[in-house]
Amino acid sequence: MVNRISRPIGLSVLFVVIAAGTAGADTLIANGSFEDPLVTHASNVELFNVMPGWSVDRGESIEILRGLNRSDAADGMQWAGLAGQTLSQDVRVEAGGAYELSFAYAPRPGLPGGKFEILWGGESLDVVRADGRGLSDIDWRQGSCIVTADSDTVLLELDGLGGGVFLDNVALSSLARIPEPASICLLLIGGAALLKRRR
Ligand SMILES: [Ca+2]
Repeated sequence: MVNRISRPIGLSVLFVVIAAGTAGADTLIANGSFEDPLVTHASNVELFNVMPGWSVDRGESIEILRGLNRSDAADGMQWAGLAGQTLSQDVRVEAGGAYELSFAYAPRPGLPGGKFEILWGGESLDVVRADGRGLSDIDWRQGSCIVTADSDTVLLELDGLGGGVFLDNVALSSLARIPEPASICLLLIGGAALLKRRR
């Protein structure tokens, strides 16, 4: 499990990764659950280079997997298999607003070295690591970042750094106010909440 503090990047960021959880249904992310396009192949896995809501960068295709049971996905029936690609989308927000970016992720079972970087407005929020060695089943985890917007459109990028990571239920919800003080990072480790001030 990954628990680390984002470095200050000029945007207000809190980074939290916990073992389980659910994202809110109200989201500003299009197709964040990767339910579209529908996987119809008998193998329950298909590659797509065009996907509603998302751009797949580097001219590559993205693997979409469909579960046999609803419990296989973190949300719905399908999820994305990220390897070396970057998934991105322009998100319509309000300049000056605060948002919670949440996502479910899982190591690809059996594969080492899974990791991906989250970028918000071109700035790195963090690199999430998910090592699948020793796993035979999908082990969904939940992460979230508190971000602020300095323009009405912000580019969200999920940059696969290899190894293989499953993603699902990427969601962005508006917060009533910007958390104060914004220089505090929150980590949840084994159910214990820790607050640590950034330098
Ligand atoms: Ca899904």
